[in-house]
Amino acid sequence: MQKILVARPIFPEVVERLKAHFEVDWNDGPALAPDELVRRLADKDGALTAGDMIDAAVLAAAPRLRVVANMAVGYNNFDIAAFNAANVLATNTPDVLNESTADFGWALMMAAARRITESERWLRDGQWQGWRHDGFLGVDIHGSTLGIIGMGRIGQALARRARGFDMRVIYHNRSRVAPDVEAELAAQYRPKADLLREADHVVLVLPYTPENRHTIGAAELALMKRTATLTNIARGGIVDDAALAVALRERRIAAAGLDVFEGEPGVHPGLLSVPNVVLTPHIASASETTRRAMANLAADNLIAGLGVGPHATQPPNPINPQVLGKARS
Ligand code: 8YV
Repeated sequence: MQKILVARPIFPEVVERLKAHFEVDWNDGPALAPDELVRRLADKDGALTAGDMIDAAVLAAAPRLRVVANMAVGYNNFDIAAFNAANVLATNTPDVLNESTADFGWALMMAAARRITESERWLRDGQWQGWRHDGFLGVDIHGSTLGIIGMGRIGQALARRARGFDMRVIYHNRSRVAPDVEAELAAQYRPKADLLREADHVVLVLPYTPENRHTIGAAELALMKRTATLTNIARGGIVDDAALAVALRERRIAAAGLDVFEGEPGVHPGLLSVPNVVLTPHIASASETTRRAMANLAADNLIAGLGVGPHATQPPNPINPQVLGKARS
């Protein structure tokens, strides 16, 4: 029987599914330290990860490893060039999380704009003495301009939701989306700087790559309206968190909603000390249904990738399909 590592706690029924095919080593505890991950992968044919860093050194220390299935759409934790060089298949879990993640992006944006968590903290603190005409004035969502940076599947799901709020949608992306998609979403392309100047609410949904590091830093924040909000449901590192903390403290923008952070689970102390930011612990895809779908899809990819399931030669979501059928090197 082939051996796999399930590197994170996941739904027990998914581990049971995997046990029907593999000898399973399951880490049902905190994320493995890098050296422990290397040790546990040494004799494995496959692995199910969720954000665990897999690079050339990890692959070199795991000579039997042929498939690593990430329970995430983002795979910046994989060095894909190293996977290609070693002929190891990498897979992810796209699509099943689009709608839940877009719902959550919307929730964060609205909570930031309408000061929901800030006012709740104040109420719980016992500070509410009575209604005031100017209590927690926020910025409107309806009728405003939504600026989406990263118009992939989740960005498009965000844009579709904007219709119900009578919003104008502008977007920036590496490349323009097809004209029929632009038309269907009523979304207009803008260069990044124009989008930042024009948008009332900016939402980030682009993948993390070294080129996208600090896509939003002090210079970009300076372009935004003082009344604007910024929401990040993409990856930590796309925003310069230190610069954002300063912009929020100095009220250069109105508010932010952040689900992802540079160096998470650590959060920049400057963000923890300003009131006008909503902070959540990387849960944008975390609905019960969606997380189960992601775990099952990662398992499907692993089972198919290791050639034991009904789709023996066709994993549903290969990131580097060119290695399929090649011997491990
Ligand atoms: C994952 C995510 O749960 O899919 C992604 O890219 O950000 C989350 O939905 C998380 O990354 C697990 O590593």
